[in-house]
Amino acid sequence: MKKYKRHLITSALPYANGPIHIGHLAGVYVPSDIYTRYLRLKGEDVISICGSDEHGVPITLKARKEGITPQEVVDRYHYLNKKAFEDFGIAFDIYSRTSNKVHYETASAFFRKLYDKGEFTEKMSSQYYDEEASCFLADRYITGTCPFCGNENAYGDQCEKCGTSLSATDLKNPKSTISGSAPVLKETLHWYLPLDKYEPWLRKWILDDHTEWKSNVYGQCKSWLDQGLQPRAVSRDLDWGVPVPVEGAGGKVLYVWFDAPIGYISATRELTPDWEKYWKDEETRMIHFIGKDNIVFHCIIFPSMLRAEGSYILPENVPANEFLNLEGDKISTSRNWAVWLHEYLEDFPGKQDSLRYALCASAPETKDNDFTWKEFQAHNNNELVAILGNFVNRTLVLTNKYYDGIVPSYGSLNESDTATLESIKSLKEAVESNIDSFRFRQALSEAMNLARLGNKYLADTEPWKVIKEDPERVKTIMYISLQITANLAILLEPFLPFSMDKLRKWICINDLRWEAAGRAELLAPGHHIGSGELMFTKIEDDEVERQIQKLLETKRANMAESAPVTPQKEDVSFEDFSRMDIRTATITEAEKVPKTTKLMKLKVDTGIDTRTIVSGIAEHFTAEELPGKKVSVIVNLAPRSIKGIESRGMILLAEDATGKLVFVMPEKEIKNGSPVR
Ligand code: B3M
Ligand code: ZN
Repeated sequence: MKKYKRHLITSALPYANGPIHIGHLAGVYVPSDIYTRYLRLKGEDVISICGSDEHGVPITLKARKEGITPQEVVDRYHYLNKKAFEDFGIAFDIYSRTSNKVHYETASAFFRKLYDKGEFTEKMSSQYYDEEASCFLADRYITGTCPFCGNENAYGDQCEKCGTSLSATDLKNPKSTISGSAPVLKETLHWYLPLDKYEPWLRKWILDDHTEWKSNVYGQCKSWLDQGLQPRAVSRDLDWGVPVPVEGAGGKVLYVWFDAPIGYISATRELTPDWEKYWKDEETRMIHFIGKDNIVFHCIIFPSMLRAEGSYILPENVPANEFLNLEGDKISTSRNWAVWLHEYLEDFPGKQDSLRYALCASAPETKDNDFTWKEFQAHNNNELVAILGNFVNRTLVLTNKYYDGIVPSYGSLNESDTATLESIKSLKEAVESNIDSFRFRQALSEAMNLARLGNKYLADTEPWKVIKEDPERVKTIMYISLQITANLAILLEPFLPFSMDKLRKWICINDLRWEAAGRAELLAPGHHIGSGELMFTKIEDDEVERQIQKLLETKRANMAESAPVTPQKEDVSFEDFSRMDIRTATITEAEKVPKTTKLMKLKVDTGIDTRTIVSGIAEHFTAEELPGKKVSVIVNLAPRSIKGIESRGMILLAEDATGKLVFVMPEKEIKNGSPVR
């Protein structure tokens, strides 16, 4: 491999229109963080760049929906996400944003340079225009009937019912979501990057010169190239984004996928005045960490832009991951099907490393993978607690017990001692070669093998037994166990930064160089260590059960949301309706009917009297939460005997498609017994 002077690590800039979830972390940010930390341990010159992607149509849509400005949307999520990354120890050198001034200048200048060099083609095309709102409409702003399945609420870019990708002009009866009016087609001018022109060069650069790229990345590039590249529009008719820096281009902005990757450059400029050496020197190695939906932009479009510009380096590798699913379903922000980082931390405070570990151990490196709470629990309890934590704890406790925390000197080494010390070296090499080729799952498993080795060594040598008859031998055993512990503190640092930071404090070492690992003596005889505490704690069944329940509740809510409304019943006469006497009332007492699952016996103050009503709501509410609730009651429903209790009337509740019951309360305080009609 070519020797580089420095490394530029970029991680996909997340859109600032929603919080960060475990899919983001597993796919992009945990791998990029492991890699960056590893290079830092090796003493390499490395910077890690990220920030918020603050442009694009979804942000303007969200702003419109919530009645706020796009700037307010991106401010909210930029700070939330920046903090989430910090909280999880994702060690970016800078977390910038594309609404920054320096980004506007950088992106503008980049476009302008390509424009001046004549790298763009210009083309008129017909686009939908909203005459009432006087603006062009992005595809997402148009709804209409899907020509394939008849769904009346298909979007201009996709029908979410049948999944077909569409063009806005495919829709029948198109409607602007801004004004509700029917849009008209109008001519508009845009700038295009002629990707077809770069195709021969891209074929060589990727397909011949980068056969080492991950097969999922290489394969996707090949399929794009084999289909033939088309010119891509790099501008949009929109009022949110970097204005197209060309005379007379009012109302047009750079396409978000043109400006966003330039965000990496802007962020570097913001970070250091010396930014050019990271971007313009062939001795810099640039690596893009991204998810699979970003491959074409990072492997084909951005490199073509960089090449057209002429003064920048190209990525040396793009180790994209596939997707992480959650409990068998695709993660989705709009369906709230995700584990959000900030919520995870509320439920599992201090357990960042447990999540980092689980996400790395089941990272979607070669294919989509599933995150389940049960597996998360198993990773934590059976691996972090039972293997790593257990080994480190035993070593520290015994060292303190036998030697007052002073590293003992060793005597003669037997075969298994030498083999154990040798294994430290070979495991280190295995971790290293796997990280070097972006196989972080395997790297983590090799590093954990060192903890497994330590446990086995202790189990085989049994120092707690040997101490009685051969205390000299125990010195050697503990010496070797301590070397393993110190090696773990280095090899696992990129994966478990919080816990390894603790461990380093416990064993009082500062030498954290990667090079030091695998060497026989990291802790010299005579060195003092501290006592240490528990490194990891168990995650209990009820904690995991609560998370699963939370997801089931989301699933239920999504089902209710998408279910069709129950059709209207047959007409009733006004006379029939008037015979019903409905009154406002208050539940005063509630008690479950014994030996039933559904029935609740209620005392209800109807304003007329206080009466008993038996209601089938016991699976939805507890007896404790009911007293005090306001309800409407049909008071003249003929009395019925239910389980031997006379029920007089019926309380009215709303029921969704999944059978969930919800109180329908009067909006204001109103006297019990007031008629409802
Ligand atoms: N914001 C897409 C995404 O979050 C986009 C990445 C930009 S990287 C320059 O998937
Ligand atoms: Zn459809």
